[in-house]
Amino acid sequence: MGLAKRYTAIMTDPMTLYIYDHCPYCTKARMIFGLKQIRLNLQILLNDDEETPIKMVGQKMVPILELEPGQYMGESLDIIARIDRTLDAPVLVGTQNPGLDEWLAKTAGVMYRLCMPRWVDAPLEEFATDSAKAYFTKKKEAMIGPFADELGKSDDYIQMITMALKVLAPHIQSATAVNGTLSYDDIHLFAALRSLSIVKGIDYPAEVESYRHAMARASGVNLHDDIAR
Ligand SMILES: N[C@@H](CCC(=O)N[C@@H](CS)C(=O)NCC(=O)O)C(=O)O
Repeated sequence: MGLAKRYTAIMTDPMTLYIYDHCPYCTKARMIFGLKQIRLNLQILLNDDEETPIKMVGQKMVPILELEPGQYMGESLDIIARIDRTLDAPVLVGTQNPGLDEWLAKTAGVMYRLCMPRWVDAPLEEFATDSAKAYFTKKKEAMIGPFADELGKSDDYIQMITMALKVLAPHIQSATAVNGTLSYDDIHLFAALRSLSIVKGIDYPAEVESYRHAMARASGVNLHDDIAR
C-alpha cells in the first residue's frame, strides 16, 4: 500500500460509525478501525431514537457505518470485513479456535444478565434521557425478566463468570492476540470482555487482565472499568 493512499485517508474526513456505547456489536465494528489505525468519527444515538437508524438502514439496529455521505451499511461483521480490506493488508488473518466460540456462546446468557441492568444505570450517552432508559429497560426486561431480580442474582452470576474466566485464561496465547495472531476471535472475545467491564467485583485471572488492557489499547476502545457498578 502506497504512502499516498494512507496520506489521503489521513487528510480526508473520517467515516462515521453510529453506535450505542454499551453495544458489543458496535465494539466489534469500532475495533477494526483502531487495529488498522484508520480515523473514525463516532456518533452515539439515543437508545429510543428509532427514526435515525430506520432512515439509514431500514431497521432500528446499530452499528451503522456511513461510508460516504448518505451511503450506509449495517451488520458489524460486514463492516469489519470491508474495513479490514481497506488500506494496507488485512490484520485479521489468524486462524480461529472453535473452543472460543463455544466459550462465548456458553457465557453469553450470564453476561447479558449481568450487563443489561448495569448499562442502563451507567452514565452512557445512549441513556442520557429518561425515555431512552425506559425504552431499553422495557425491551430488555421482556427478554430476561425484571432487572431488579437479575441484580439480586449478581453474586451467583459473578461466581459463574469467575469460573468461566479461569477456564478461558490458559487459552490466551498472547496479550495482543488470543491465538497468537490477530483474528476474528479477538474481535468476539474482546467485545465480550469489554461488555463485562461494566460489572464491578470481577476478579480477572492475570492472562485475561493483560489481554483486555492490551486489546483496549490496540483497538482504541475503552473499557468501562471506571464506571463499573
Ligand atoms: N447482527 C447485528 C446485531 C447488532 C445488534 O444486535 N445491535 C443491537 C445493539 S447491541 C441493536 O441495535 N438492537 C436494537 C435495540 O437495542 O433496540 C450486527 O452484528 O451488527
